[in-house]
Amino acid sequence: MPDLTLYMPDPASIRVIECSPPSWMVQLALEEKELDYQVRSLSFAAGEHRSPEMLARNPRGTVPVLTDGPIAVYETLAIVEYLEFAYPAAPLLPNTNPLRALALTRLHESSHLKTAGMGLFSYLMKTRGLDLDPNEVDRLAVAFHDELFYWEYYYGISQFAAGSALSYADISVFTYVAAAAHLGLPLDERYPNLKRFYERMKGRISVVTTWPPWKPTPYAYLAETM
Ligand SMILES: N[C@@H](CCC(=O)N[C@@H](CS)C(=O)NCC(=O)O)C(=O)O
Repeated sequence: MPDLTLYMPDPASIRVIECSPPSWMVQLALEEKELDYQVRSLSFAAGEHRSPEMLARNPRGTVPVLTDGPIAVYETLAIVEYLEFAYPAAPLLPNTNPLRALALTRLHESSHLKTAGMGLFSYLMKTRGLDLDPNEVDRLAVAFHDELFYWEYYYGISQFAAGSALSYADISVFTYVAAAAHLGLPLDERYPNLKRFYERMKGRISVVTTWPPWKPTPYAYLAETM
């Protein structure tokens, strides 16, 4: 029996974004693999992710952190690689060399989207509304758009990032696209392929089960950037 615990932020403690995309990605992987796990929600606002207990699990004080009994893993890509190795059932990587190569490439490539997305999300999260500099929002949004365009292209080629089956790259990309939609990104206007991908993913049980507590009306931070 797995003894899995996912340490992730309490969404209510993350201003504006109200979600941790990398933590959500790991949670989606656990759900897709239908593994038993528990979530330990940490208040970011109260600094619980940097408590002595958490720093013992991850000296960098970041989340997600996954424990499997006495084993602690941090860094999102390490966590999903560990999950695939320890719990291969319901694989989230293809089993042929060409498709696996593509799936791994896309998974690691999604780190660029993550860097650009987190740059923008962190700024919005850490800056009080009145102090927001519209030029800085634009600058960060442009970098994010530059990355989104790659994925718009890839999802025009195939349903998923590596062929016709879901793999880790898809759940990674999805969390950033969903967070962007929450911030008001008009997907249908600029990203029709991403929009279709986003809607397909939204129908998955894993996504429905773990959907962040977002209000139905998106913010407008990304409504007019570009
Ligand atoms: N490289 C890490 C970064 C994850 C990350 O950016 N986590 C954010 C939350 S979304 C975090 O823990 N921030 C807390 C901090 O930097 O103090 C990973 O992939 O797991």
